[in-house]
Amino acid sequence: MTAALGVGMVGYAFMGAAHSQAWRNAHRFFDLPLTPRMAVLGGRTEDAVRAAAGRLGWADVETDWRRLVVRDDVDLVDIGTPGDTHAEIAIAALEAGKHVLCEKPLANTVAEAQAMAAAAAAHPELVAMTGFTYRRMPAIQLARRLVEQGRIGTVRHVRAQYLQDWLADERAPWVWRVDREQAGSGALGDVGAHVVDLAQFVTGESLTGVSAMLETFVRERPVPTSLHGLGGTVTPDSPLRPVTVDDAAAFLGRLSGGGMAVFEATRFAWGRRNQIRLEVNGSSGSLAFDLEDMNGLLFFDATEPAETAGFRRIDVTQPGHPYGGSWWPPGHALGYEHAFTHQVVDLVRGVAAHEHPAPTFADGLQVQRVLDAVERSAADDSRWAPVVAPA
Ligand code: SOE
Repeated sequence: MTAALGVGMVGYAFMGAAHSQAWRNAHRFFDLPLTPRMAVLGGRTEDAVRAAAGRLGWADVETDWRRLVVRDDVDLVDIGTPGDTHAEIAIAALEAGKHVLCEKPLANTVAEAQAMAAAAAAHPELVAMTGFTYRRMPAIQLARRLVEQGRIGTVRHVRAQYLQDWLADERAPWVWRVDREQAGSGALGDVGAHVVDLAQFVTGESLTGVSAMLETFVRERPVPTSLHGLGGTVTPDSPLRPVTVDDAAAFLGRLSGGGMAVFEATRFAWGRRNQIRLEVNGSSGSLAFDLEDMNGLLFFDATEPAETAGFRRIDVTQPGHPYGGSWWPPGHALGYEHAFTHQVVDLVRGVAAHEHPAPTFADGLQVQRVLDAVERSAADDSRWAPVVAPA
């Protein structure tokens, strides 16, 4: 048994459950230099956090995250709470000498994200990672590898969509994800941030400016009597509460290498429960990913003879593929949750090696700047908005 890495996690809803399964499983499938120990789960309501800790596998609970981040049995703090609490918890954890994993988007504002990145920079001995989990899908890692190897040449186009439908029903309940104070933004930060990160990660380039549209289709929603999943239960006489974020975002972007990018993020695409599509066209080929077929990556190699060239689907479950060989035999599919395990694997290896696995807080800040540029452009009739780099 390797030495332990004590983990304290704050938040235990959807993301908390996804992270917990990763902490439970990572060392059982991958050789890790440190063994995660699920020391303590943080939540405000004692009964509820105790029940969640029992269900998810945490040894102890704290009802105040301030106590959690200074505990001696905690080496790493995992933050899965709404965005308005990220900065405070992450900075306190770093100041207490703890490594941090923070859910995306890194924060609700550029200023908060900047403070978090500054705290991480002030503690280079600590790992501070942003939870852009979809990067950890084998097909996405393979796409990055192929772009890096020059297999599609110079990037000309990126087409990126994150489509959901859990708010398409006008009677879908009011939840924290539709509240600007808690979530920072709507579809833009919640799911758009993922595709911004994917586009930048796969191409190895950054967005330098955007022209954007944001829309809120449903301006009030019923307050639920109980919560479950992404929603909850409403009754015909549930009081209404204002929606203060965007329901959908669409924007054009310019990549640092000169390529063009088109993004769409929405929770109003009926039938698209949770779909990510990413296509990259380069000077000598194309790549296409679809989360609904996440064990495959489409590759078109334009250097092949035109008579036989065509998109081919690479099954990404071979032992030589990213994260391959540790799960099931080839062809035995992976799912959404495996990416969270891969995230823990890379994080734990980074902690042990004293490295800073990406996406770092600096990477999270860069995405935050893109989100900010989208909001500025949308508020200014879609006028071009540069992604403002640090002074
Ligand atoms: C809700 O839209 C959500 O849970 C996002 O917050 C996650 O980041 C995404 O992975 C799934 O959908």
